[in-house]
Amino acid sequence: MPTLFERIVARELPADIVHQDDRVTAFRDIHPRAPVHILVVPNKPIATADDIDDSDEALVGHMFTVARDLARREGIAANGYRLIINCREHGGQEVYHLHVHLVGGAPLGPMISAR
Ligand code: DGP
Repeated sequence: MPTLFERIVARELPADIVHQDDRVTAFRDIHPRAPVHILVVPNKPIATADDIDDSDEALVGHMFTVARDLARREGIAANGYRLIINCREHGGQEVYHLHVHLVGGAPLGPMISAR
């Protein structure tokens, strides 16, 4: 079964895609937590951060340079933003297709809420 995000990458499911190239796709999160909330995903399925292979180093680096460029394009780079990768259950991962959340456009508060 293709992941939800594979189906977005293949344009089988609708999404507000803001960037796509031969390695990654970026689209707006369906439930934005900040004025800017974009997900950057590899086109090929990698389930979690723990499933990144050594051979994926360049791909993962590309996810970050795309996130950097999108932050500039969205006008949030100067004030800053947050990049988040949730991994598995304790990380709060909901969709098992690796993704970087690019969130910003307002102060984001503490990195992790107090217990
Ligand atoms: P995470 O908890 O890190 O796995 O985040 C998954 C994110 O994916 C969550 O912020 C909501 C978003 N999301 C889930 N389904 C869809 C969808 O169908 N379209 C879009 N654009 N975003 C989705």
